Amino acid sequence: MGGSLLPGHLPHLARWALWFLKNDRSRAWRDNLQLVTKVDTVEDFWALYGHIKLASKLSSGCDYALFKDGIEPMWEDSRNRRGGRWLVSLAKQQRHSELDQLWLETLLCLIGESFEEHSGEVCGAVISIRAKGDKIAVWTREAENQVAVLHIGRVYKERLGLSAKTVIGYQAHADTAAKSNSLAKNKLVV
Ligand code: MGP
Repeated sequence: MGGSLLPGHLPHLARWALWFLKNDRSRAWRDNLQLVTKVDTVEDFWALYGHIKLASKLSSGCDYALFKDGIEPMWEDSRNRRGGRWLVSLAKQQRHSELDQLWLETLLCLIGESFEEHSGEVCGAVISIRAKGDKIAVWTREAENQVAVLHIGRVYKERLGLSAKTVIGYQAHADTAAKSNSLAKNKLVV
């Protein structure tokens, strides 16, 4: 894990928005989504990271999402509609041992534009705190762009330090949105 980020503006002067979702079943899903703040420097990123609760301390049903400024963290956004996600599903016991480190590494992959020429395909990332097992996902904009999706998946898996025998899958949002219960099928795996 690792990767260095020099102080100052993020690569390509990118600006990222942090969102928080608090599960309140009496309201529509998108009404539970709140924009927290936007950052465009490495210093602001660390200040924000140090100020908010660690993901592992959130209650079940909550999400954090970090998305490029202008892209809403939902399937319906025009930049997400044709896209999908690399999904890392964690076992319950990983919340205390690994979750926060995996999420921080995910954030650093995003803001450090770690996917080289394919970083433009990345829309954001989401961490979902769930009693049944937490999830972390990287969302990309075009599920049919196999070259970019595979590159992002391979780099991401390596940056997370996942073992070769751990398999992570990529699902199109259209498939996820259409399935209400069981998991959407994987279009790709790494
Ligand atoms: P979830 O939060 O992604 O997963 O979606 P969870 O809670 O682990 O549940 P599971 O179904 O994956 O087991 C939960 C529900 O939130 C979805 O079934 C949708 O009703 C709603 N939801 C989630 N997302 C990411 C969206 C979205 O982008 N748009 C809309 N309209 N609803 C969403």
